[in-house]
Amino acid sequence: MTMTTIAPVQRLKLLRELERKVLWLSAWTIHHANHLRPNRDGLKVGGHQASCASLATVMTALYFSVLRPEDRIAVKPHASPVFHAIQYLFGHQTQDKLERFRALGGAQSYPSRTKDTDDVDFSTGSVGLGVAMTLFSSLVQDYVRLKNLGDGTRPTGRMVALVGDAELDEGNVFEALLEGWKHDVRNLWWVIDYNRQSLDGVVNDRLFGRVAEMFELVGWRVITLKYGRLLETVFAQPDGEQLRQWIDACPNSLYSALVFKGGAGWREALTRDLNQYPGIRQILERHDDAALHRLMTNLAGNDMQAVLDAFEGVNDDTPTCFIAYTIKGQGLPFAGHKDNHSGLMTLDQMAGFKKGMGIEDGAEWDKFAGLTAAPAELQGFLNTAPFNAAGRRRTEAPVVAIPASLPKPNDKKSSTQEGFGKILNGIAAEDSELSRRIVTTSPDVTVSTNLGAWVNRRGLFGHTEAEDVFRELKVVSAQLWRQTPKGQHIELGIAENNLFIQLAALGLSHEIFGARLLPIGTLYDPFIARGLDALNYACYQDSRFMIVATPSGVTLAPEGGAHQSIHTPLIGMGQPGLVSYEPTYVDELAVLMRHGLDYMQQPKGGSVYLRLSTRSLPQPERLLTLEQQTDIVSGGYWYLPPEQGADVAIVAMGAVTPEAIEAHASVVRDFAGAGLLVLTSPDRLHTDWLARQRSRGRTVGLVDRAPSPVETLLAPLSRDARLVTVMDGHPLALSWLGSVRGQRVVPLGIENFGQSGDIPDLYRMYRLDAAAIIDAVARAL
Ligand SMILES: Cc1ncc(C[n+]2csc(CCOP(=O)(O)OP(=O)(O)O)c2C)c(N)n1
Ligand SMILES: [Mg+2]
Repeated sequence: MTMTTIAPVQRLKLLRELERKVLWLSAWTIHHANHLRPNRDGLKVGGHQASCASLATVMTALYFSVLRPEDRIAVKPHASPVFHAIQYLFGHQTQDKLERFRALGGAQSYPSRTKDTDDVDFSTGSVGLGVAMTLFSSLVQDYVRLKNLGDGTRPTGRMVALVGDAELDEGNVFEALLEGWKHDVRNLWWVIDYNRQSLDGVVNDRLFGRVAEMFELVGWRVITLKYGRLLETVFAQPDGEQLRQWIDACPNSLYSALVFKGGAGWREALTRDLNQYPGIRQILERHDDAALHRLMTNLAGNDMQAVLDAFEGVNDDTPTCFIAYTIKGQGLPFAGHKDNHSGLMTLDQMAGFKKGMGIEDGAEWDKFAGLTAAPAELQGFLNTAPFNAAGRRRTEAPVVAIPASLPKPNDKKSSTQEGFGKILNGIAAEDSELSRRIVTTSPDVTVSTNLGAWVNRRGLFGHTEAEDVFRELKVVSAQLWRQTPKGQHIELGIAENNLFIQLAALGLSHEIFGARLLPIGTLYDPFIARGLDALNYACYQDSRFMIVATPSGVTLAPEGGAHQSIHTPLIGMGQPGLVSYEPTYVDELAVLMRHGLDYMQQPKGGSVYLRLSTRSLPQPERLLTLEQQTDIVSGGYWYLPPEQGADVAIVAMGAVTPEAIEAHASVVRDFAGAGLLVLTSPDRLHTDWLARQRSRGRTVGLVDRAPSPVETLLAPLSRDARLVTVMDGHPLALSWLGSVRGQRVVPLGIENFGQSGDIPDLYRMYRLDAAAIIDAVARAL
């Protein structure tokens, strides 16, 4: 690493120059996209000049001086242009992509790991999630370090979130805070851009009065960056204390409005409220309107020296919250205005701003135009930024080889949930790379989703050792709850949002910390909805993990409506980056888990969702051939093959398959050739079907006429065969099958919220029983 030492005064000067440049480039990037690029559809392009401005100082200080290669950062979504401007100055972002900000292939609206090319550490966009991501990534960093899973060369980094103040309205931030506290999270910096404004207006004063206390309550250090150097100097003068008290007591909305009004506004307000103090009168006399405005808006979060002092004052790993007082739109014409969130400078305003920045026409993208320091000096400073000392930031880790088959239980009767527990237990018993790389996590449903055996063998993860007190006191329990740094299960409290962000962080470990992990998270299927945005966020970042959701559907029977999941199969189909499976039998599950653990690691792979059941089914006595295994992975197989040209087939998936088998036995008496198709993944079948159709439409020359798996499956049936589909979930997940070859479908499934009851009652009531299937066949024909 080439580190030239630079005198503090000189560094401060250069950083202030770069701060101006970053502010300019972020505003110009947005302006260019909105005003200078041809607009073909009449839609607003947008961008947030004011949100960028409030963070310009903090981000300049961090990226150009404070951050180290091992640190990882989540940037508040609306400061994306600031991030791209910084990367542009570093030479990691192109002018072309800045010119195409928010256009296809250009710099993204919100920092994106997968779409941007300039080394985004964590995607952001849905507020609150990126914040929590840093916390859970810090846990992953410790997990990897304490077990020596990386290459051992990486220093411990700080996980940094640049947080909008209104992001703290999102409950998931506090869910994460509590979880982090339980796990003794370290090396975490959250910098709150306290500009006192959100999207619609000014944020409530009452809330922020409590924020520092909330952080302190969970063991964080809170550093408030309130007043800048100018104001602090004036506070130290006679009657200066009166001014401090006045600003301290100033409601957010009044302060913001005065920021917008400027010098004359401040003078009027201060004269009205503080004119009795001679010291204040002197201050007012000594400052003209412009200087008074500069003074009154000199908040520490926009004061480079104050920001550097705050960051550089922290030298331990205590999680730290910096509350940085800033001004939304600082340095821009609409600073402080409550409506400035999506406000864009007009052409005239931009012309004035540009002039003030000293930028000539045509020099808008010039890296150093309008700055007073010599370009060579600025470039030299950029070249030696510690942030880049280790090169590009994305790490790699070798793929963990998955054996050809996983240890499979041989129970005559079993549920897929039980099978899942046993398969994992079998892996846990092995001493293998696979067993070392798996990490499980669950939001307080570890035992009830059958992870218990795995945890008994592999232990709970924690920074420190903690014995199982019940075991020590010889209280009998099936569950060994011992915590060590070697443990491979991260036990979470009941917050599904945390589960998915924890999985997001674990599933990026190979790219962020250079250590491959194979994360498996379990939860009850209906509660996927509770963490859905976080799941989407995880997939958007191309994180790789397996979710095992059980119990599912109405089949959990007596537990009733609140725990029944109906539309989760549609979520599985609709969520990009996630392939979903619903196996019926344990041997299918073993094949799918094996496939999933491998698929999670493939460049073109993704995450995996297994929807399991607690219903114990008689297991078929069979040894799956390689071909059958391929079919199971592709999405389905003929359990009872139809005769060529058959006019009817039953299509079943998951827990209701025994009813389909029973119905089939009756149907073949009338329709000798009827078949029974068992699906494992309508998601895979549908995706491959569409992809094959698209490729046919597109290919010139060599046309790929090979059928997709679902076309192959349905091929033996007659052209106008009838399909009766049945599953414990929304029937829409299977009803599309009719479009494949134009065969009519009668779909059975669940559309309504449940009742509690036993399986016979519920299947009868929801028309999932054999009688309903037989009836549907009769209707279809
Ligand atoms: C989950 C979610 N809900 C709503 C939005 C829309 N939104 C974007 S920014 C914003 C307000 C942000 O305010 P703050 O965090 O204070 O950022 P500032 O722009 O003031 O820096 C909202 C509501 C979003 N991005 N994500
Ligand atoms: Mg704000």
